[in-house]
Amino acid sequence: MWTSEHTQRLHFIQKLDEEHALSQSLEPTSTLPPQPGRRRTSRGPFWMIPAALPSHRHTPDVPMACPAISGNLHKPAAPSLHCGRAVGACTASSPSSVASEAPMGRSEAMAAAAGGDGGGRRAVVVELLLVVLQLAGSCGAGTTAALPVVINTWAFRKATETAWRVLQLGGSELDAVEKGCGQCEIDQCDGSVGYGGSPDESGETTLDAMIMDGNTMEVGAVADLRRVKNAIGVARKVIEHTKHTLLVGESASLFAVRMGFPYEDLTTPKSLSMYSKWLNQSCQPNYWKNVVPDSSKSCGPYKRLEKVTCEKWTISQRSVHNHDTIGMVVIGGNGTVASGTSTNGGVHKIPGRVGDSPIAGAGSYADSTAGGAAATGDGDITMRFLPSYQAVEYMRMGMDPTVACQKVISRIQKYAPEFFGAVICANTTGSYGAACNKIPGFTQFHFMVYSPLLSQAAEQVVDCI
Ligand code: SD4
Repeated sequence: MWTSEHTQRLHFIQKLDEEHALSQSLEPTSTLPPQPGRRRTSRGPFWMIPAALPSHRHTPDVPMACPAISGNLHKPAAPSLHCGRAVGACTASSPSSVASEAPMGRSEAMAAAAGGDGGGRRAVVVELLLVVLQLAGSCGAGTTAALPVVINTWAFRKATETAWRVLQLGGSELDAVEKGCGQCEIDQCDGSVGYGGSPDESGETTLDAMIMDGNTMEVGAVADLRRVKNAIGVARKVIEHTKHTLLVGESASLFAVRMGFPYEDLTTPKSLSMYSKWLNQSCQPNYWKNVVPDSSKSCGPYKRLEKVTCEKWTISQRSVHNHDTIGMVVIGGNGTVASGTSTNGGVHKIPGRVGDSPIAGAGSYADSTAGGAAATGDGDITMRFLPSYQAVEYMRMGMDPTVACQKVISRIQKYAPEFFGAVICANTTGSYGAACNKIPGFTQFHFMVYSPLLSQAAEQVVDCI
């Protein structure tokens, strides 16, 4: 039913069209013509049609290039959940109650050192373990250092090469991050970055991105960006032309248009077909809970259920096959750190959902007095722990980058043992590392590195813990 809200949104889009036409002398275009028998939704070229998860995804597992970091780690038990109130507020039991009397594995030890298990003899043992870990180093990756260095999530080689080239041509670290991540937006890396991927529940592709300057601690970010392809470019403009940090939604699009970015349809035949398949399989999977009709069986529109039930943090519909963000850290020859991310978020997300990628400290973090980090994976979980910020702080304390990455992963494991995620870390000497959470189908994490010690961009692999 066409409501006044639809009319309002239509007016907004018309305003955006006019702004864009003025600034670009171009009419916005749609890549997909209306199709007979399909009903146009309130926005965009999306068609409600009676409609498998996308199969795009990162490279398959390959043998480790160096000894596994994480031999017999054992994961902490999942925290138990208790319903606090009648309406079902959920609280996880504290980390200290989770740490049982079971023998302490390395990840537990590290997590305990993070503060969860408190002092006494155990803390001393944990600290000793960490020292040993740091001395032992990790995968050769982190043991030799040189600057400058470019490191990014997943095997997105062209992005690494682009960032490196920018540095070689005299560009700044921020330029390198912007162009490197921008390369993935152009290449639609794994379908999870840039246009034409991860359609949301209304079929639209929306983008999240951020960029951070580790010298000034300035951040520019956009979230739920619509109809503009170069999300990280727009994020950079937020730093350069505003006093803000994060712009969202259609207003971010309006800002982008004002900054001269083309206003385009982000839908492609591929994203439309993903959307159709999802509709055809009763909108499964999706991100709703405690609603009617039952969201595990049927499409919406949903209404809230009065009785809210507790649920463990699970990966449920969010699987390793549904995510790949580019996260990049660049450290220049003088130790200047910059970082950034770009993603189209989760497939079939609820419109308006923003992930970790555009959130400073979650998606990435840069501090030229310590280092940089970036995360990838299930942002709805990871953003609750600010893993990039935490990793940088660990490195500031002198921790080896690999250990810093492992510690943030093990901290999240305590609450969400099955979360999908990985972190890359690099310090200001050019030492770097990565870590990931081991779950079925995701036992190794691939990332890219370029440094003077390598003759070319090199794909590296780390065993998940
Ligand atoms: C998100 N973290 O929106 C992003 C997606 C991602 O690997 O990283 N995929 O949750």
